[in-house]
Amino acid sequence: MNQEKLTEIYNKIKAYQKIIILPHARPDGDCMGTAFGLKDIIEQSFKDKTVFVSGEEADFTKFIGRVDTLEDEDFKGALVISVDTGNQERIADQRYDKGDFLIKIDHHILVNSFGDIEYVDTSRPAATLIILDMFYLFSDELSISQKGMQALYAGTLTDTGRFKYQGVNGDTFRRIAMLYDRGLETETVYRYLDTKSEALTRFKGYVLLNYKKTTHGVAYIEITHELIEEHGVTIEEASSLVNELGVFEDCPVWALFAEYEEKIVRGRLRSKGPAVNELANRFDGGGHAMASGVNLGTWEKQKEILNALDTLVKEYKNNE
Ligand SMILES: [Mn+2]
Repeated sequence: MNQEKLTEIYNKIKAYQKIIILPHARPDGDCMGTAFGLKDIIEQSFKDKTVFVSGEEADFTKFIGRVDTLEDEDFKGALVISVDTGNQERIADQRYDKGDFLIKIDHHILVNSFGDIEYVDTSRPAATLIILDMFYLFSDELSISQKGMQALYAGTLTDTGRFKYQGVNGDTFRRIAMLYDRGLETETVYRYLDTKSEALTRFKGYVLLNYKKTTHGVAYIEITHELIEEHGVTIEEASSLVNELGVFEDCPVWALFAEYEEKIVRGRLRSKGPAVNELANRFDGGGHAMASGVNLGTWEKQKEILNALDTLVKEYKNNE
């Protein structure tokens, strides 16, 4: 945690009346939890400030908060804060440079720099924890509501696989403990996160029956647009099933490839062995060592990345 830089960010928040928070496209629990947690803290602590969250929504993030529809005009004179997003292209609302001042708050490995202040802390397994770092530093001056605490908790749970993934440490629990100390009610959060539609449950059955394996042990599933329509699930729901393939002893790497509406193929790569983020960078993607995304474009390109992943696993097993 960089106390000096967090103070700088905090002072900017105090200086602006209007603040617009921008999560990334194809939102996940962490970017929404970070956005709505921060919004709640600002609103609860500074009653005279107006805070908006602008971007896309996914069904499963609606319980965390609902986004605002903003006019270009609304950005004038605003402090804009991009959260949980490594590169500008991924920000859902591309008007990030239409405000007065831009802050980037993120925990992904740095790919490209942007923002008048850039705060990147890769030691935090969820971006929510950066907001909690700030809350910790200025807890004397800051308030948070139940809704805000649940947003931050939900984001932390989803990005850490419920405190399982690499990067979770004592700091993670010390920050989360602050929420419990303030009366966090977790039941609602788990109820929403554990609710799955019947269609998605059946689709999970499809994934478990139809996944494939490469020679050296990459488990993967290919999801076409037709398949998604047939099962009545959304692409986001379908993609959320990637970790179903993380259970095999002989497959340290697994992946889910899905075709988006514009027929563009994207992939989610996961690992419990070799780092996959450098390989992901080569395929127009990136992320964390053990969890990355790639933009492939075509199924042809998918064959290419499968070969690369297979070689990665082969080398990993040889060195084990
Ligand atoms: Mn995140």
